[in-house]
Amino acid sequence: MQRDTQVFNLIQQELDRQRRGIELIASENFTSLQVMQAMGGVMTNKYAEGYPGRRYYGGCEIVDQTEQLAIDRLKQIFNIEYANVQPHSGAQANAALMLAILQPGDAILGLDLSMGGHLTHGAAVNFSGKLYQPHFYGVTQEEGLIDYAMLEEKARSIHPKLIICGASAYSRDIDYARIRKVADEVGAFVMADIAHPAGLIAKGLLSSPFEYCHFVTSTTHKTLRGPRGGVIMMGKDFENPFGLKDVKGNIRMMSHLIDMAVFPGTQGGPLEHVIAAKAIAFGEILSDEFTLYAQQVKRNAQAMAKAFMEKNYKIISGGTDNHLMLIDLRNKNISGKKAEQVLGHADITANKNMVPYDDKSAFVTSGIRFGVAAITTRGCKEEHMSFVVDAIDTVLMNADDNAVLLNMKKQVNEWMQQFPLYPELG
Ligand code: DSN
Repeated sequence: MQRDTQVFNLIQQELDRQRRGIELIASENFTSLQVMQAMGGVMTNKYAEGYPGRRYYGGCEIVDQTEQLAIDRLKQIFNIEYANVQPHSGAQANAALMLAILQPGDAILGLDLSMGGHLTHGAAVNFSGKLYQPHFYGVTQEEGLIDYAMLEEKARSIHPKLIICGASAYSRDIDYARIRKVADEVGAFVMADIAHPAGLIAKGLLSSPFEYCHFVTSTTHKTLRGPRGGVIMMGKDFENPFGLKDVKGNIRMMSHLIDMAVFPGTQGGPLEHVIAAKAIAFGEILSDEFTLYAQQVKRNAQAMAKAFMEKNYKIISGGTDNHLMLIDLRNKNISGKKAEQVLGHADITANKNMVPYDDKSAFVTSGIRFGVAAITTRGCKEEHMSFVVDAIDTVLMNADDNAVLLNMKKQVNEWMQQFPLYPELG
């Protein structure tokens, strides 16, 4: 077969783009080379519907071992009883978990997307908002913190089957114990979606949800720094309350219902090449090197937030406990859309984001979200945050001056040369 230079040229261009820019999208990171190599390896050729030791295809002896390694390592990271590493993404993990515990039309209660939540937590355009009956809690207008009183009030009036916590644009820790208390009162399950802060939770830098939340889902490619994918976990497995029994009349455990909801419920063959890459990433997370990385992520985020606040940028909730921050740009007279666009001209990548109580649409927005997981992997430390914030400020304050933007792009490209990315790739 002739080498497809058209596609490989594009891949090379993407590598160049990643190398020369400042990557601040809070949900992105740079995996290790060995994680990428596993994803580009021969396990992509293997069909393995089922689970290790109980597959619907022959020849699964080797992928059984990588999948079991991924499961065991993930359980070790969080000190938990159950993990399913097959979800192709975080959205798939959430879809499977909901399929396992909900019936169509059941009420669910999640953080509003416009307040920092996620599409799969009940948004009208998503399966979660179409199949189930979505209700939302928000954040307080004053402090920008989760409005637990509102969550409790809604839980008591709606009696949801599932309360979802976790967010994609919320920079503070979460009071899982308080959420579990009201869930028990109204007879709801609690699911934490820790896609964003998982890497910090893994190293004890944020509260652990496992003691209080029945179910925990995550992606593997954000602060966990693995391949793109999802996982479902439980701190403790428990008897399913729906009465499902096996042929011998024994009650099936929740782990069985979740496994069944992933395959065959919502997915076919697992991506064993990605699962091998997950196993490698989980091994990396167990190392002391990753502990230092996670600690640095937190320090960098705090240094970045401080630098922004010194320039009178309004960070929602007044700071950050994790790897990200959401900035309300209304006092800077620029929309999120325009900010994203002009930062892009200077090779600074971020995404526009609605802020709580936004008066602009999701396509325009008043806010922008920044995360430091990726630049920390590149080697940035606290002392580098002032360059990043100065560059962002210069771009936003001179958004219509092409000469300034061009000059900043040049400075950014030169500055990033001190943080090599995948030097092995030439
Ligand atoms: N959309 C992703 C994010 O950027 O947070 C989460 O799925």
